[in-house]
Amino acid sequence: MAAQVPKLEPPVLAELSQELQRFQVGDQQLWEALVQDTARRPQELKPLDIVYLLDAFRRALSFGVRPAPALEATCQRIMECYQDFNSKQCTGALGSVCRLSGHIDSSQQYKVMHLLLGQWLASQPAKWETTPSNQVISVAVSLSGLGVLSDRTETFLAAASSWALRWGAPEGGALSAEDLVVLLWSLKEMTPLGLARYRELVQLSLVRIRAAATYEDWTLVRQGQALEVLLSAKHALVEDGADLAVAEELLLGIEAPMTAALSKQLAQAPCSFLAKVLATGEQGGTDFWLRCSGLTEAAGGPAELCLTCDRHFFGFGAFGLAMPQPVSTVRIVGYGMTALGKLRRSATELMQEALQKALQSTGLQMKDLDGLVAVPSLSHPHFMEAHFLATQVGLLPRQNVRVRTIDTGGAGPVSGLLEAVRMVKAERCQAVAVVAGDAVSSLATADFLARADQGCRDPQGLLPSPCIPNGYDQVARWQMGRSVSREQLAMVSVLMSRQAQRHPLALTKRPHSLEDVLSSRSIAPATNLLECARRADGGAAIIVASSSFMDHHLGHDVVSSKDGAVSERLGPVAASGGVVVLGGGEASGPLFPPRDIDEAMFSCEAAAQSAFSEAQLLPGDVDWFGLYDCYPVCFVRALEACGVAAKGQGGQWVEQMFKRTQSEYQPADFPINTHGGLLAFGAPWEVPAMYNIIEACEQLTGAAGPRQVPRVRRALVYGNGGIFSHSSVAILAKPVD
Ligand code: MLC
Repeated sequence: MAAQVPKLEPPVLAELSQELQRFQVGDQQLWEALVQDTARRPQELKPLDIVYLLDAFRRALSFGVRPAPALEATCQRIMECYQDFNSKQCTGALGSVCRLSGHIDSSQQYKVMHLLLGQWLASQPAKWETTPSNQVISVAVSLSGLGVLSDRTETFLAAASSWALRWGAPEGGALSAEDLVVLLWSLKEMTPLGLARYRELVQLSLVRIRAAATYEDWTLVRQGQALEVLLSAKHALVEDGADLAVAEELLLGIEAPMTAALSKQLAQAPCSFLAKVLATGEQGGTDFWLRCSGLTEAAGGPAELCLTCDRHFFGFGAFGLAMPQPVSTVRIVGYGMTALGKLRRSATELMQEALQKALQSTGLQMKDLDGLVAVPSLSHPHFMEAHFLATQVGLLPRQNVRVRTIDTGGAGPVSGLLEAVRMVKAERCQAVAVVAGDAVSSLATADFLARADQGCRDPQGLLPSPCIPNGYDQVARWQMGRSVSREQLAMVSVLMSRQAQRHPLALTKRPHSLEDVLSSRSIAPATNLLECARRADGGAAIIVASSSFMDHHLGHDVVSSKDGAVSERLGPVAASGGVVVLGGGEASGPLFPPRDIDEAMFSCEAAAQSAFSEAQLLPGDVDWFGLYDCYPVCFVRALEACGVAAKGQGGQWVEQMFKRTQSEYQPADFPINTHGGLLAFGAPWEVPAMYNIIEACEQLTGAAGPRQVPRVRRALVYGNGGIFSHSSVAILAKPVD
């Protein structure tokens, strides 16, 4: 039979592969002939053949077939002919391609998935009014197995959730309660923050699930998915008492049927499924295990289960997914800062004070740190700043302590935060401090300018002194020909001065008028004194640690509870469980503006996109922004790069905000730089992005007093170095456990 394979027409070949897998024929010679033949003449394959072959090869993996050459050739073929696929064929091929991780090269898999998804989206009617529900669910489940979120997946998520809201979830809609569980589960898998952004759909679905109440008829897998969905729904509905009660009720209701099903099928249940139950339970917190003791007993008890899971860590589970990673996030667990102003103290002293205060706020001691990141100072620079500081504070010499100096200019604190996250994740550090401090206000102006100019002067000396304001000024004038007016730039400074009024440490104590800014001393052709970062001395530090370290060493479950024994002596961040770092991104530009300025010199957009992609969020998901504003043009560009304003609309956005904040306004009206930014809070050289981080932490933990924006769940912080020379962006979130 194998010898006949090369003579078969592609449709027959595809049909044969289907029959073989359906009847579980494990004839290796025959399969090998099919693989080789498919790899030899992929150009003859039509969409339907591809769908059948991919499906057959995927299923044949379980009886030892090695289809890599055929898969590669088939994927190549899809790239040539994806436009010939109809909606149903796209769904089928997408399902197989997404489930073949590890058997197809990941970049090829991503490209093919991207093309098929694009084709599927393009073949839907405008409002998906006739899109079959099984296709929507199938695409959602397929995508949920992949960790990558692209623009197209985002488009799918947005469209699928509104489709479900309109056509699927309402009583009598296209989706059954079971379908809704699968759809919500898939949506949840694709967003690290679970179902929070689909609250309305969750509410509707809970009503439908409650009305159906047929857990007993569901498979164990479906029950497991329901369990996950309900736990995630609880987080999504945390501020909504009535719906939360429904989720609780449904959660309690699932215990008995699932316990029964687990007890009956325990022997057959794959270990990774049990592991998933365990991990889900962990997400639910310890009280979940106490409440669902029947379930844990049925599953063999968490401890025993852990052992089983360990052995089968890479097992392929009942959900068709690899084992989930243990639930642990990296968090900012505390911060500290000194006063700002002309302090007449050295940068090192300011760094030490900030570090001590940050440690105090977490209940940790110097000996608990095993990592330190520092950014260099301009006023008292040291060779290997972080090593110098670590030696000064007695952190070194000690075994297993890692320290690093990060020099990305004003982006340093955010780069440092991302480096600390990496140290916790990749180097297994338990607690890392990120420290910055400088005393540029105490420097005489001539000395300050000599040092600052030296850093950014172009070799031809085209940038006049002061180089930094002049460099930004060149960019501002270039931008003035595009999306911002001179007045709109000046309004940024007015806006920051208004914000600063609510922060007790801010240096600018009175709001400026537009006239104040426009008539202040000219520093460069389109830049006046009040549009320059406000020089200051000051230090600030944060502590970064893993959530498991918090749990084990700080007992964060204890301290974060309302009657926590030690919470009084901790800062708000540690006491509320820390602030989760969801994602980050960095990108670079030239050290000084090129002779011909164009878009290529800017890097904030790329950094923000990486951060959004890692956090799997969109600008609309962010409730508070800390945007670098050393000069107004930096702020305007950041508004556009981070998605607050549309491209080219930054200036107009500033003007609208200027008008809106002219009289009494609430923090929620302008949830950006609520502390006043570099222009009005204060700018000790490379420290200020740390103030963005600290303000974000205060906003996320409800500790911002009169500046508090209500219900801040996620915050974005941006640091900019040099003259648009480096961008670092991080996205932070309030923890949900
Ligand atoms: C200054 N003043 C301000 C202000 N800026 N007041 C309100 N808002 C502001 N934005 C006040 C000062 O506190 C001081 O008040 C007075 O104005 C004069 O300021 P000065 O700094 O003492 O003046 P001078 O010595 O003449 O220097 C002017 C200057 C300098 C523009 C050359 O201030 C300067 O270079 N500033 C920018 C600093 C900078 O570029 N930082 C880096 C940003 S780039 P009083 O009451 O004390 O007289 C970046 C990226 C990176 O952040 O990588 O670093």
